[in-house]
Amino acid sequence: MDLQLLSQKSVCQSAMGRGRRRNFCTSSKSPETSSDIETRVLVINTGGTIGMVLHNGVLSPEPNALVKTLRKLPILHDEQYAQQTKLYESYKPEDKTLVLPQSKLNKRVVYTFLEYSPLLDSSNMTPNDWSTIGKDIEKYYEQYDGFVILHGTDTMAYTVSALSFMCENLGKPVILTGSQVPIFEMRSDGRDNLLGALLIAGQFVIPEVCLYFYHRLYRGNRVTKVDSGSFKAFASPNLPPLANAEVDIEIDWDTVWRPSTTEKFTVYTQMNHNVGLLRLFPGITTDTVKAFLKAPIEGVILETYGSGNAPDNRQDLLDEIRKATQRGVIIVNCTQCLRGSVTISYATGQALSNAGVVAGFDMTPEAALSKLSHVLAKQDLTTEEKKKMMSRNLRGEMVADLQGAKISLSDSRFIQIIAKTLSIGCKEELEAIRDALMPTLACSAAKNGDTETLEAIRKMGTDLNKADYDGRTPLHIAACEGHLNVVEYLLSKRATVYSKDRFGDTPLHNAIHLRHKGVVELLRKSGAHVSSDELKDAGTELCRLAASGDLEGLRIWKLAGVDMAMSGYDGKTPLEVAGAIEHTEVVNFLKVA
Ligand code: ASN
Repeated sequence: MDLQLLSQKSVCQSAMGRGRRRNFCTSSKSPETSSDIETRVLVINTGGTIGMVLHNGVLSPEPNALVKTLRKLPILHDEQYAQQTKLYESYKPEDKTLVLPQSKLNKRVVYTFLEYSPLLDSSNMTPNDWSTIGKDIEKYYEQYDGFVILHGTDTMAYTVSALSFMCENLGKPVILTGSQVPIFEMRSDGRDNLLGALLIAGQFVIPEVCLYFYHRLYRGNRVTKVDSGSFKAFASPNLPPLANAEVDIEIDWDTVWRPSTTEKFTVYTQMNHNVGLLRLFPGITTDTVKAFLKAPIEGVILETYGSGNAPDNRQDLLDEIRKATQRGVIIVNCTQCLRGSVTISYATGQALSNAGVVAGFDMTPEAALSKLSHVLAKQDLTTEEKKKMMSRNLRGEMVADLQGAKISLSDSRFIQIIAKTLSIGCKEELEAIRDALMPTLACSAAKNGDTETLEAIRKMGTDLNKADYDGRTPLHIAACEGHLNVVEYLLSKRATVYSKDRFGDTPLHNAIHLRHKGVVELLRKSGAHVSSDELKDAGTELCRLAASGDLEGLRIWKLAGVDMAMSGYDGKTPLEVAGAIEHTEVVNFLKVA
């Protein structure tokens, strides 16, 4: 499967942007085409209906047929341009290289075929074939601007998902496509699908493994095949398309996934084959489940009902599942529903989580299976780390939100994404936006108890003492929430205990009011004290607590270092108030306080 290396010397051409601007060397050049920018796409043909012909009345792949046919189709190849620009001199191998007509964006997509042998009906594909594709993307990564993978539709959702996990830190488009009718037939969807995929792969830097079909570009790990008899064969039930190819190709850049690191692209092709999909159905026997979960199985996608439910009145089933998770088998809960997410809204869903099953949120079974296979192959990770990785959003394959709530500032994944995205650009404008957003994001992270995100925000150069619109710092928020770990973290990063919010409150005052004893102790150790402003009303508050016999409330004020003999607005001390109503316990406490 080696492609002849491209000739490095290309006469009469100059580098320009992503592509090369080609000048004409012949006198017949036309001004219209002389400014075309060329971009390069590698088309890997693995098989599928798109290149099939009838053999003995049934369809099977036809080797070495596709390029010959495409060369005769003007919408997919401009032979005149190739000749006039001596295209084949610079792009080898010439018999496998074609060029699209000029696009609306003045680009020329030059594409070269790499055809696998044998070509496969995708029903015959295995994880080893996914690895071959992954390795070829890696091998030719630097020579091309984008990649189009021709593939059968039957298992395309599995391959596209697997490739999305194999490709780490991808920076260029990889687009799978195929067709429902062979490209050689009169009414084929193959021509449109190939053209759309080539135009997108050659013109837009979408750093994702995608699937293009019937005018839509989808995130690969979000699709599933839903129709075997329609040109609209795929759906992406939980994520809108990344692009719509109608009159214009419109990319929804807000939906496009961006890698959170700036590390070099690599392909990790190892997959663990001891995985499986187990679909629950009413009346499923314990023996079936037991047999399925037996060694050598290491990971299972459990396809459950509705929002992740399984019978909670079937202790036999739950016991088998628990025994398997205790043996180290990773079981991931995905819904049988086409759309929606796994949540823990029902007792029947809670039962599975109690048995050690990991939530698969809104992942498709195809994405979940290939992710599990990918994660299980990481031998240097512990089972716990692998489970954590399964619950993390790695390539935009899921929204990891337990309550199924909308993405919001209180969702720490969202905060991390924003934080990381902002750290990518170093422009002044980005910095200004970062400075404006970060304090609020840090407060949200503190509310979620998320020290990981706080650390990411701090590493970006954000001062964790910066306050939000209400003058509240992350320490205020953590103190209110009683998140000891966050308070500890913030104090270790030198968060000040003295900042006051716009109501004049310190974190210590917040912790006293919300009765977070541990937080009060920690803050006190760091030198926190009730401010003189706060002390003004403290006497009255102590008297109120004494009057209501609230010993716990009084104890926390004492822990905060406040003088228990302070008098209230009417000059009475808390002890006098407690004595007047004969609250012995409080009186005894206050006497020695
Ligand atoms: N059986 C074919 C395949 O998956 C279906 C198709 O491509 N439309 O290879």
